[in-house]
Amino acid sequence: PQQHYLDGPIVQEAKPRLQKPQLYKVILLNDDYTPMEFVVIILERFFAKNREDATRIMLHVHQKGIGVCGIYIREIAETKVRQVLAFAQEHQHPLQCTMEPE
Ligand code: NFA
Repeated sequence: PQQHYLDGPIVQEAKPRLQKPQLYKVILLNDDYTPMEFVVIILERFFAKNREDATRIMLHVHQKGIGVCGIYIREIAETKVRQVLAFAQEHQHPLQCTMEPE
């Protein structure tokens, strides 16, 4: 039997992109209590960093007080912030994470 009714159109028109989406930096703040290893694990788990990059970013935040973990569209950035804050709270660390327009 013919199944042509299952097929979509051959030509897919591109959705016109009138503007690029606003991007947001997800930012970690230093504190005196959160263990360095915990911050490295966060950067690996939620920001897909390898251990070397995660360690470099963690040390940057530790030394400068603030640092960027990644740049995302708003919805993704909001999710990352929520995940970091929930994970830190679960482990009773005061780690702060926020986002700002790029
Ligand atoms: N300053 C923390 C410490 O010395 C480590 C840390 C790094 C915390 C980056 C938060 C962000 N244990």
